[in-house]
Amino acid sequence: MTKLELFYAPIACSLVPYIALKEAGAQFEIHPINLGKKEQMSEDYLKINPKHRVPVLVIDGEPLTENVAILLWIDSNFPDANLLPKQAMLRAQAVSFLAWCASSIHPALTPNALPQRYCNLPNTADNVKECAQKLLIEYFSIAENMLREKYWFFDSFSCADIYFFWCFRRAKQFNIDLNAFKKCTKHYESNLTRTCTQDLIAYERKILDAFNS
Ligand SMILES: N[C@@H](CCC(=O)N[C@@H](CS)C(=O)NCC(=O)O)C(=O)O
Repeated sequence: MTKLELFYAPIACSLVPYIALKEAGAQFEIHPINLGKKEQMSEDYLKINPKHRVPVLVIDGEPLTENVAILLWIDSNFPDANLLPKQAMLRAQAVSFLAWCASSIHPALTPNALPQRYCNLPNTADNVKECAQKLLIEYFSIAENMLREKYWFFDSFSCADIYFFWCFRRAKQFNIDLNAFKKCTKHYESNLTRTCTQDLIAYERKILDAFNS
């Protein structure tokens, strides 16, 4: 049996493969990483991922980084979980959606937590956040149109829904006013009803408590 190990940090985007692995029914070990303590910069961690990021999925000792790649690996290895559409065009559109989360939405979230990473001039943090939030509002408007009257982004629940759930949740955590996005909010709430998402939230609480104790 393939050995799977997920390097995971609470709140962070490693939530996405956590939920995907649970949805797939995979057995995996979790290595919690405390980003607050900069554990991702340790010598041991940099050997696993020199980019000092979570998530990493280690597959039989081989590290795989980047959410999009990890999600594709999970889908290919757990095809019965239907985590991505099977039909070629729909599948490509779903991968396109994942790439959009990774390359546009996520980079507009990070400046809200780490404005100094983007501009180190004095008194610029609020402006960096304002610019990032403007982008987020544009992206969520696009997502709102994509959802139309539908529950999920594609024909049935998929990795796209997990990734977008994390993006929207992270924006909410920054207290950005998202009330205008009714369909995205419904999508967020639909994710919260899923057993695997509830499992993640309980696990995240447990790890945060352990980190804070
Ligand atoms: N492109 C990467 C982004 C991963 C990423 O930015 N992870 C953040 C947490 S959400 C992280 O590990 N940050 C730690 C750091 O920047 O040192 C992916 O999609 O997997």
